[in-house]
Amino acid sequence: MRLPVLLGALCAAGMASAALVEYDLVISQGNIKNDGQTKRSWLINGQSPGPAIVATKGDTVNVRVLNLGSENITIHWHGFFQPGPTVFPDSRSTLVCPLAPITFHLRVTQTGAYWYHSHHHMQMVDGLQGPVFLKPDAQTVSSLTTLGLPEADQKKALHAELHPRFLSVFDNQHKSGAGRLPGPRRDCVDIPPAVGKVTKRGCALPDNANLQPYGGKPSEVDPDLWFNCVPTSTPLEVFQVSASEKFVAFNIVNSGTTWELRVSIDSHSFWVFTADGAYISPVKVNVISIPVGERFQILVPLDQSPGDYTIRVAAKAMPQLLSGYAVLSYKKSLLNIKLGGVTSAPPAKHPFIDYGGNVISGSGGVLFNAMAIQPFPAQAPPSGPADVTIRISLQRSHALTWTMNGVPLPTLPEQFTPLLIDPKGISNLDPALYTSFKNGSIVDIILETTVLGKGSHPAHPIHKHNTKAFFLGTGTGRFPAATVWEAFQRNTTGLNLVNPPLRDDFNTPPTKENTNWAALRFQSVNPMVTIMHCHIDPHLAGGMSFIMWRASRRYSPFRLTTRTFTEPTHTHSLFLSNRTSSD
Ligand SMILES: [Cu+2]
Repeated sequence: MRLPVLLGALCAAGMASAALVEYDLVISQGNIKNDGQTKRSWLINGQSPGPAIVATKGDTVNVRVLNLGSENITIHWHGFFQPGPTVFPDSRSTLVCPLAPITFHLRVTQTGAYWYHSHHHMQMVDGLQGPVFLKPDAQTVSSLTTLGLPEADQKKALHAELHPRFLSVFDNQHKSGAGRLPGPRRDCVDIPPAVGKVTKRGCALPDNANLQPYGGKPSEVDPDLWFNCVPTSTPLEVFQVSASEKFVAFNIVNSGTTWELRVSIDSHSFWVFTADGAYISPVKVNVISIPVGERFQILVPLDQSPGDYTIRVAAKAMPQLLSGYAVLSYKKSLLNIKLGGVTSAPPAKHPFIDYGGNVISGSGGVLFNAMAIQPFPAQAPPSGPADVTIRISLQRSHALTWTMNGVPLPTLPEQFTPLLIDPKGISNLDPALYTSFKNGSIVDIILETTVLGKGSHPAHPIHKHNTKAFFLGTGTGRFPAATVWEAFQRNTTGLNLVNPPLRDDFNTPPTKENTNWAALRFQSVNPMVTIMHCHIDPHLAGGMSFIMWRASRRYSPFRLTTRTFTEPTHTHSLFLSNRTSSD
């Protein structure tokens, strides 16, 4: 069957008022070679990652999804806040059955970089994902206006913000959930021994007790998965820009499986001006570390000699060190540029990170500090004691069992009725897995990462669906008080209730031996069954989730709508989704 490769959109360029924007996503399965190795993948309109969904604040977006794949799927709109009680399929809830089309009706109340992905099985890892860009409307004040640029330059910076390049960085798993990544284009050279010896593939040895504390049979592992490195010669992604544009913006999402990834561009510093879609007071750095699920928009001044510069994407964390490359290419004119076919990175020109993602000493490399950012315009969390304090213990009890409160959220059967449709189903779950609170409550969440005898914890990129929350801080040891407010009044180090970041992804501190804490605060404004979970997909698959039910008498269960699917009739306003893989 021939699949439509283009996506249809009604949003004509330059349309000022709210619009109805329509997209058709046809989901299928096929082979792709993003990194030079053939891999079975989910495809969206014939590609993976899927096409970018682009709309403007104030718009309504109808996304019609037709699943031609062999399994049920879900689509989660990562970071979207949908006002109103129950308009929005959320979490592991809405199964889109094969050949049963569903239409998502999304009201765009936010701006910035988001993404969509499956929340069922590990389909996200296997390609069922794509970027979203919600453009600011005419009333929105961009934080780029605070840079103090001359008027003509500010105009170009804002133009760049509205016309970003989409940069999806991800670790590309060739065996779902196995955590082993072949490394095309990697150097096959000496790797700094971060946790003891590593293989030529950059992997920790399979018997590394720190990373594999529950034993196993490493001798039975296919050597190709751990030891042998075979670079491929796939063309690199090239981002072509014109020097006369003066700036280029990238919407970066880590849409990967496991690895926090560092991104840097040779010779270039950049302004980070949004986090998880929301404006922040811009911060100028040249290296940014992005945990899975998180999004950042950066503005890169094209202030170097026109030429080709390497974009570096590196996994710094074990159990595998690896790097991937793309190219930022700018010329005095876009005429006479050769397109495609770039198979090796340009010569290094003042790189800030090495192959293993370490900031190169003496390079002037400045690493972005995500805990020091501030919302723009300034926004403080509600002050005073919270109405509800939720303490959640993050644990690992088995090689594949990662939990919140010691209980893995069970794998849902295919015919599970989503809690959004039947909230009473929550009574079938272990009470350690959920809580409820009144709408309007000020809610504090204290996460404690606890080592149970064996095994260290990486940073867990905890994603909270629906509303954002203030990331109040992190620290070592157990959280030092019964409540956040009590700890704040005791001047607890690392706790910020004055000007903390506002996020929907929260990276907990890693730990080898001790308990560490992280604290969030939000005000519940939307009656909804929602979820919080680790975005490392093997951890999520292992059960690391927690359900929150914002009860309200107004709660009325979500209803699915299905429509007759028709071929797309609008094929203008095509957005090409530039992407690169970090494999
Ligand atoms: Cu995790």
